[in-house]
Amino acid sequence: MKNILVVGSTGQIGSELTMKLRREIPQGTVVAGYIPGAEPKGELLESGPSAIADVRDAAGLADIVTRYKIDTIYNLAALLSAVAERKPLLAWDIQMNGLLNILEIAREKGVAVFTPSSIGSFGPETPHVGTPQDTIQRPRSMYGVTKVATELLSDYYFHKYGVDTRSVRFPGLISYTTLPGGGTTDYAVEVYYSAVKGEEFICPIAPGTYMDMMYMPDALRAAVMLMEADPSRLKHRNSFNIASMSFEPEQIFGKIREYIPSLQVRYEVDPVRQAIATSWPDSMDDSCARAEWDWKPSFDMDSMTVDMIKNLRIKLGVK
Ligand code: AKB
Repeated sequence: MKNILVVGSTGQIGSELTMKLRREIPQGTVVAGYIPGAEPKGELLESGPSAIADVRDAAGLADIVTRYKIDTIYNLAALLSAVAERKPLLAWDIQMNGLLNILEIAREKGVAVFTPSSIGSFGPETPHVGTPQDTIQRPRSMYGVTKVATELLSDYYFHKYGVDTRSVRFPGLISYTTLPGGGTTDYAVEVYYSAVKGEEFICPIAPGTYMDMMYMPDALRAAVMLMEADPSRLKHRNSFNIASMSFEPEQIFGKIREYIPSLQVRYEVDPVRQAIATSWPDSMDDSCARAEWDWKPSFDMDSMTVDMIKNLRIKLGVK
């Protein structure tokens, strides 16, 4: 029996992860944590309990953990990279002070914690092709700084206090359910909406800019697989590179045009996002995740594109 709190349950990852956990662990309780203004709706609201879970409110979090006998927290509260550049102090507050609150509660109450890192934890000096698991991490964005610090703090709580912290470095995540909002990789989601709606897409990332990307079902599976993995096999904890596909804008546009040939794209490069994207890896080496907990993606660019277009047509009511 598992009792899980998903912090950030109405966000891009949280909305789908909460539903997946509720489907897969029917005998446990999965609490959808949210902040006022981002309340759960529809199936997310109706399929299980929800509670206000602001990472900056330690007492409120501790109360949920006690009330629902929580044994695992998926901590998905974060500002994405481009927003974090506009609001660096808020990003620090949520991503660092919030994480510290969660880790302290985890230490006191014996809770396991998953807090994702990202390709954003790397920087310009990182080897960009086949980025190794253990390498230089000197990001220049506030998002990246908080992600490296998340990895270090999570490892610190594991080594010092034995808190069961685990994490992956998510690539850009592509999904049709909830829009990301404020990330550098968002273009790879938004272009599908434009393609399905028949609208011109304005691309903020320059052609030739490679980044790791992943379809959401693989990302969710990775998070759950890692939290379920045999701890005796884990040589790493915070955080594992995971990869499934790497592309630059022209490649994903070309793939979408195989199914929607009318897709029109114009480039209007955003200097803030472009600087971040250029500093990130082109493609990560995920061999440690494969060796230590049998990670393997199941979607490639083609199967993702077919599934995205099919589901977006249903969602947007487009034939
Ligand atoms: C972002 O673009 O900020 C995120 C990420 C890769 O961490 N999608």
